[in-house]
Amino acid sequence: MKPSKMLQTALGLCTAALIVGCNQSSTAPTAQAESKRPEYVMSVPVTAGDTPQTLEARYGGRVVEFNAEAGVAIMGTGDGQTQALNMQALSLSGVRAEPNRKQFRGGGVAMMSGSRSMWAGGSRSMWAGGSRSMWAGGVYASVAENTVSFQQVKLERAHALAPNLGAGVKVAVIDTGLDLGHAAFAGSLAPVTEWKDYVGGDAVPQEEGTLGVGGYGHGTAVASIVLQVAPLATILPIRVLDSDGAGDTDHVASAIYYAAEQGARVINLSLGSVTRSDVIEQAVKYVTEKKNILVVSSAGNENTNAITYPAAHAFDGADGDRSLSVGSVNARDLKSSFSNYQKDKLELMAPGENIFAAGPGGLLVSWSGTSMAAPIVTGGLALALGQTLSVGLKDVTKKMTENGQDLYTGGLNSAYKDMLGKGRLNLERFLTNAVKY
Ligand SMILES: [Ca+2]
Repeated sequence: MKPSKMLQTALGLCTAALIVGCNQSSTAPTAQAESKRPEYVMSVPVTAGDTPQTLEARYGGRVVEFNAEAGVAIMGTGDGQTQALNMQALSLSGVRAEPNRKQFRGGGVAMMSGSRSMWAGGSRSMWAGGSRSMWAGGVYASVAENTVSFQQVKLERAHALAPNLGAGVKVAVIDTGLDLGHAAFAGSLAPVTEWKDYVGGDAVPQEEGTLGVGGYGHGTAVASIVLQVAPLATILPIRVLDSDGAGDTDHVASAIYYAAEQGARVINLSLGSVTRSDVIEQAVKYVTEKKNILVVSSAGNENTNAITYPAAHAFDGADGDRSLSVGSVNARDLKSSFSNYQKDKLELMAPGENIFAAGPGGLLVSWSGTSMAAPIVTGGLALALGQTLSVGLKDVTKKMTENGQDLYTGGLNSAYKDMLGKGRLNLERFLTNAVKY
């Protein structure tokens, strides 16, 4: 890109963003905490000798996440506390600022009436103890309510085909945080020194809120679903969504880099935005292409013919090889009424209705959403990574989609022909074709 063009791009975006910002501030007074959050976000190159201080002096704004290995820093601006952007420096670096606040939402609805019961898991032995088999007499013993959904994806066979059950595989759950003390997570979390809470600005990604309101319980459910599929995987909890289930671009992007720093091998993003983000795409591109991490993103719950970002970016390019977009089907393999869909962009479907999962406060709660389908896929990837692969890492997600169950035979899903990806997750076929035996 020529310098003159870059200048136009940077200035054009910032002008547009500033107009939006003015409208927002004139119509909706923001809370004090909100006003301290960056209004815009950008990722800037980090070169030898750079520190957060040199970057702030060069570009203006404030460093949110500094990652020398990635050669990238996430910077925020427009929080009323930082100096103005140096537009010339930004344009010379080809950096674009984009709107930051509340771009991302977790997707899913907790079904609180009729399906709420006390968590019965009790201890890790329920999940992973002794026999390593979570199945008893054809029933998924740990959470019997999920038996049908898990039989649908052949989880019983998958546990036999991947007997390490995801052991040694770190899965980052970038979400609303977790109920860290829930019995479902006993012995399954990464060391406390690795935990991160971008919302609270501390190291304790504990979910906060009221069950049944906003996104409270979302991350606990998502992490618990990963562990139901891959019982010996390790969960790295990173909180980026607040109790409303909403999150900022700078936090989501920072969390993606952070997960890579902590050695995650799969990242679950049960969240999405209708707005494309360069900052997020750069982060996904880095962790997939440079760090060999697999990234799973939910497709969104608006029942529209356009999946959300970053799922919408998971289909092409070298980073697309290690990224998956996931929509939701019901127990009869029909597209869930809420699931987004999109020809070519949506890659895989998984069960996402009435999935029972851990809920804050020792509960077992049923959730529906593409947010629940994604962690079933994530858990499946963790099962594969816990074994010796028979294919290159870049072909793992392809093996998963290629070996999906056809969703169109016999007029099934006829209104969504070719808009539901390659099919519905089949863990037995996937593992048979991706793991060495
Ligand atoms: Ca892909």
